Amino acid sequence: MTPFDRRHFVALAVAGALTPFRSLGIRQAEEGRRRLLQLNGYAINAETPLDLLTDYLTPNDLFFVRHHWQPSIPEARAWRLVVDGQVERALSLSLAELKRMPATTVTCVLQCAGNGRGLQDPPIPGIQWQRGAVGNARWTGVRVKDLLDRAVLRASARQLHTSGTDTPPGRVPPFHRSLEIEKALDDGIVAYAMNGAPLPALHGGPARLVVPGWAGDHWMKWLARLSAQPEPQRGFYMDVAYRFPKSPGAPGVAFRPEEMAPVTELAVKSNFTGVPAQVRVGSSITLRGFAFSGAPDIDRVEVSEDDGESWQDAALDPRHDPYAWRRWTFRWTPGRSGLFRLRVRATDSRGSSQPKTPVWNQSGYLFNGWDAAEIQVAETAPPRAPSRRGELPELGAATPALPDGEGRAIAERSCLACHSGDVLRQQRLTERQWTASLTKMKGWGAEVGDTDAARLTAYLTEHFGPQNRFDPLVTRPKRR
Ligand SMILES: Nc1nc2c(c(=O)[nH]1)N[C@H]1C(S)=C(S)[C@@H](COP(=O)(O)O)O[C@H]1N2
Ligand SMILES: [Mo]
Repeated sequence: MTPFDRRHFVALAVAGALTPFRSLGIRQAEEGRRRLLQLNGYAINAETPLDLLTDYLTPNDLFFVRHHWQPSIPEARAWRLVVDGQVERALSLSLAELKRMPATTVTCVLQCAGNGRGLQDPPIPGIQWQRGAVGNARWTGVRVKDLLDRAVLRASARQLHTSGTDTPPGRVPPFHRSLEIEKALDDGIVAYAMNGAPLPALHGGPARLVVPGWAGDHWMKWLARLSAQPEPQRGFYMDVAYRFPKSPGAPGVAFRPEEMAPVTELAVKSNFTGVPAQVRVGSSITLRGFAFSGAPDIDRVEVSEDDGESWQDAALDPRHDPYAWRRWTFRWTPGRSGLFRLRVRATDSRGSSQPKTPVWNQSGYLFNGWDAAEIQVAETAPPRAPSRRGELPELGAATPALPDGEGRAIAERSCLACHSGDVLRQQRLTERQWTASLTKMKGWGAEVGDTDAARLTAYLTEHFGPQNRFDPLVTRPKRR
C-alpha cells in the first residue's frame, strides 16, 4: 500500500468504528462503488457501469479510464509544465509553482469521443465502449488564460498544441493534439485536483488539461507542454483520428478526411441509470438518469413508452454547473403487463435535440441515439435479485487467454506486445475490416509476415467476427 492507500484505509476503518450501526452498510456501499468494467487490461480502458453513475459528482475511483497505451507516470516532484511557442516569455513551472497561481474550480462532464462506439451499427473497430465512458467531476487548477497571460501571448497564436509525458510503443504516432486558442482561453484549465483530491495518476496526475464541453481527446493527461502556434497540430491524432463528418452520410460508408472536421463539442445526450429489470403493474417507480451536452446546460429531458410517438417530461435536478450534467427523474406507473422499451431524449440550452439514430461515422464518435431501457412488467411482485459478492480483481489485471487456433501464437507474438488480448476479443469485424486493421497495425510496427497475416486474419475473423460477444471483466481500480 502506498501512504495514500493506507490513509484512506484508516479513514474508512475509523468511520466504520465510530458508527458501528451504519458501518456494514457503508462497507457494502463502498464495495459496490469499486466496480469498473474493464474493456482492456493494458493499456487500461475501463468504463463505469451505469447503475453506479447516479451521483452528481462521479467518485474518482469509479471514473472511467482511457489510455491509448501504457503511460509513464511523471513523479510529482520532478514534473514540469512548459508553456512556449508564440509567447514573449516561455515558462517552465513546477507543480508547486503552478499551485501558487490563482486556482479555479469547475464542475463538468468528461466523456470519451468514442463512448457508445459499441452500440453503433454496423460495428466499428476500436474500444467497444457502451455507455459508461463518461463522468462528472469537480476539477481544480489554473486557468490556461492565466498561464498564457503570464507568458504573454503573441497575436500570431491561433492554436494551442498540447502533449503529455506518455510515449507510444513501436511506430505508433504520438498522441499530440491541438485546440483553438479561443476555447483554451475561455474555458481551459490545467487541473491538478479532481473532486478535492490530488489528480490520480490514472486520470493524468500530476496535472491534465480540462476542456469543459469538449470531448475527452482534448483533455491531455500527464500534461507536459502547452505550445501556442499559428497552425493546428499535424499527425495521425489530428488528421485521421478524432474527426467527425461535417454532414451525415450512409451507415457503413467511410468519409474522406476533408469531409470531416475535428471532434470538438460533445453532442447532446441522455442515459438511464440503474433501471429495474422487473416491476409490478400499477406500482410506481422512479426512473433516473443524466443528460449533458457541449452546450452549457440541458433544457429538457423526455421519456417515451411508444418508441418516440409521444413523450412526457422528466423532472430536472436543480443542481447544475455550466457543462456539468443534469440528473433527471421520471415517475412511471406501468398500466399493463408485458415488456416495455422506454426511450429517453434530451434537448440542450441551444435547442439541439437528440436524434433517434446517431450520425454514423467510421470511428464511431459521439454516439447519441435515444437511450433505451427494457423493463418487464409483471402481474405479481418480482423476486429479489441475488446480491453480487466475491473478490474483485484489480484494474489492469490479467484477462482470459485468446481462444485456441492456428492463428493464436501469431496474435500473441504480434499484437500482445502493445495491448492485451481484450482489444481483439471485443471486436465484431468482417474479414475486410480485420484486413484493414492489420494493415494499420503493421504500419505502426506490428511484425507480421504475409503468410502469418493471412492466418491471423482468418483466425481473428473466425473468433471475433460480426457475431462475437464479449464480457468485460469487473474490476476494482488500483489506488495510486
Ligand atoms: N496523454 C494522454 N492524454 C489523454 C489520453 C492519452 O492516451 N494520453 N487519452 C485521452 C482520451 S481519448 C480521453 S477520453 C481522456 C480520458 O480521461 P480519463 O482516463 O481520465 O477518463 O483522456 C485523454 N487524454
Ligand atoms: Mo477518448
